[in-house]
Amino acid sequence: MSSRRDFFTGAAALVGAGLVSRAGAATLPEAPIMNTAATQPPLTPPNGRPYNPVVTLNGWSLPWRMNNGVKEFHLIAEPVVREIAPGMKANLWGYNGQSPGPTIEVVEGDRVRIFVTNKLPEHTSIHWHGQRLPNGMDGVTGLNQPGIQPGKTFVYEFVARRPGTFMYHPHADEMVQMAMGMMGFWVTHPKNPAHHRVDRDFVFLLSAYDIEPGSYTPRVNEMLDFNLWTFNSRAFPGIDTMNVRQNDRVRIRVGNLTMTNHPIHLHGHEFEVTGTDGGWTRPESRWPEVTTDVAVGQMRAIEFIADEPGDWAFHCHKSHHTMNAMGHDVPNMIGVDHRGVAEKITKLVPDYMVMGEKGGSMGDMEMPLPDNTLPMMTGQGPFGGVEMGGMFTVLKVRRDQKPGDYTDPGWYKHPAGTVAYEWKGEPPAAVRNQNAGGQTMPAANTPEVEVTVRKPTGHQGHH
Ligand SMILES: [Cu+2]
Repeated sequence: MSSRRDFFTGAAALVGAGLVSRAGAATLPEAPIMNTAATQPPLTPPNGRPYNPVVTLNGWSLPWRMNNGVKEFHLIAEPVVREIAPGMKANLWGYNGQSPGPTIEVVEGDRVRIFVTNKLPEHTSIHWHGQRLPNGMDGVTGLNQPGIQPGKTFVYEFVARRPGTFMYHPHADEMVQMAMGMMGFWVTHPKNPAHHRVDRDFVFLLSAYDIEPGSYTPRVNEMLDFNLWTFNSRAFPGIDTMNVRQNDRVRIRVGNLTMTNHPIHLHGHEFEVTGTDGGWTRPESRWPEVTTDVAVGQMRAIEFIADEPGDWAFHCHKSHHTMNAMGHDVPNMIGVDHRGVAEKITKLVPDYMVMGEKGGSMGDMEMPLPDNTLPMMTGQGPFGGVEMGGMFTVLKVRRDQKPGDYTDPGWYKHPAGTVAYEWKGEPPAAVRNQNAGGQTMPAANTPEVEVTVRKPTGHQGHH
């Protein structure tokens, strides 16, 4: 989780931002590079139409150069090292130093020019998912443009016609390049900043990787059996918390570029889906939810009033997606006494570990892991192990969080008498069913109870 210090040192993490080349318009715009996976403060627009900036979870927004009224951005497609969580790094492909790439924020009606430099070992392209644009700017290699060869720079230019939530990703050797982490978020803000206004607007992408325990590079041919499930290429406890002020109107925008759907679930509040990658939803089409499924290639914007103070879990509801590598393909040993077997196997495989016969819980257990491998479920909370991994983080709602302050306020301090507690009275005398049949009928040694059963008689005569 990010500390206050991480958050503020983040501003210095941007390498080269703000330096404008003397040669001016004839040159490529500056391509800032990010060297940390910490959540960066919102990027307040220095020029152009005003808007309310978003916060990218464990990410950042790309600064631009204004050139004769055109917003110019420079993306560099390149190999990156992404910290998935403290203790694990991955060799991915991304943009401008990180995977996912930076979020691009523009305003409805902006003319946008994006320079894309390819530093990958193979050709690439960028498709602007969901945008209205000229067909030749849509980025499908072979269909709309030739691939961008290694070392070359292409220019995309269009007007951001529709406000809303978008993604960008290659449409070139797509299976490999997306499995390696090439993707980014795009927000087109409404021309009138009062429209769809919220107090906090968080964005992130869902992505999944198959990285063998002990290794660094994803297996790109995997279709189903991924072992790292991430928000913006971070796994819990590496995902920053979403910190808000009580009674803020909060929007969370989620885009799914994995190979399966993710039912995204928020504790303690009801939300409405206010936007998709197709645009804003009509108010009369909305209904309350606590979970919304985000299918492959989709985006969902959810909104709610954060009126319940506390530390609220926010996660994918597929239980395997809140687990890290090593949690998969493990046999169920519940009820099996394997003490003798484990001893014998340990002589052959020193790091061998069995799921306990009382369940799989390992929240408080230390165990040897291969290098560069996250524990299956982990993270410490104020009451012990959280026993989660992957697609899990916390929404922190605080009365005294300042407007515009995104720093982590620490764990929630529960008012006295509002935490579940252990009952310490005498246990009741056991009442057990003596029937072998397993039916929950009164046993022979309990007092007789007379039960009257009326048989169903159909529909006649019951008026
Ligand atoms: Cu999921």
